[in-house]
Amino acid sequence: MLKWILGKRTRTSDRGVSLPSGNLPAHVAIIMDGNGRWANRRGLPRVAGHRAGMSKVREVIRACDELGIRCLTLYAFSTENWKRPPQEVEYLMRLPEEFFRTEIDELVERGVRVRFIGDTSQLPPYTQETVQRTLEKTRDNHGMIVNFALNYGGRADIVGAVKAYAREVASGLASWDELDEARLDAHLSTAGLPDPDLVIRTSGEIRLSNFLIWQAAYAELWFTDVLWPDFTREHLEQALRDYQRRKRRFGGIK
Ligand code: V0D
Repeated sequence: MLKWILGKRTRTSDRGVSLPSGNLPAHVAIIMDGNGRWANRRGLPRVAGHRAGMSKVREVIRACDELGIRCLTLYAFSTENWKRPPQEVEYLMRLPEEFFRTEIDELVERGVRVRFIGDTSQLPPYTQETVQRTLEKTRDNHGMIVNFALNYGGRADIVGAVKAYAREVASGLASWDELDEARLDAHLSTAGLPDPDLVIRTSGEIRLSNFLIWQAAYAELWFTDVLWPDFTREHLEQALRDYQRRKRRFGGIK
C-alpha cells in the first residue's frame, strides 16, 4: 500500500510499519547465517535449518521487490562451506533445484533477473544445470536483480579479476599502466552491478567473512543476533530504517 506522509511517498507493509522510500539502498547484500544453529536449538537436523532458510529467501526477495530495492545479493554458499559433512553439502546443492521448481514462476512474474557470482564450474552437474536454466528463464527480465553467491570468495574474486585483466594485457587489448580501480572493478564477478550500499549479516557474527570484500569497501554494515530462519520482513525494514537514518545524519554534517 502506498501512502503520503509529510510529502514523502511511503510504503506500508501488512503490519502497518511504514518505510519512507527516500534514501533506500540500491543494492542490499545478505549473509544468511544461523540455519544450522536454528535447527540444533529445535533438535532438528541441520538440513532442516537450510530448508527453513530457503523459504526466507523467497520472503526477502518479495519484500525487496515491493520496497523498490534494485539489487539483492544473497550469500548462499561460500568457498569455506565445502568443509561441511558431505551429506550436508549434497543437500545444499539440491536446494537450487527445489527453489527453481517452486519459485521460478513468481520470479518471472515479478520480472526478476537472476545472476550468479562465484565459481559455479565447481558445483555438481545438477546444480550447474539449475544455474543455467535459471539464467535462461530470467535473462530478458528488467526488474530487480537477484544475485546468488554460490561457491563465492571475495579474495578469489579479486584474483580472478587480476587474471582476466592480465589476459587482456597479454593479448594487447589492455595495458598495465592503465589499470586502475574502475578497470579492476569491471573484471570482478559483480561487473555492471552497483556496489552494495548495505550488508546485512544474521546470527551474531560481526565479520564480512570474505564476502564482497572489494565491493563492500564503503557499505553500511548491519548485524543482528536473529538467526536467518527467524529473519522477517520487519527485520529487513529495521535494517533499511537504520540505513536511512545513518545516511540522513551523514547528510546533516556534510
Ligand atoms: C542454504 C540460507 C536458495 C543459506 C538459504 C547451493 C543456506 C537457503 C538457493 C538458491 C541455500 C541458489 C541458486 C538458485 C536459486 C536458489 C540456495 C544454496 C543454499 C547453496 F538459482 N537458498 N539456498 N542455494 N540455502
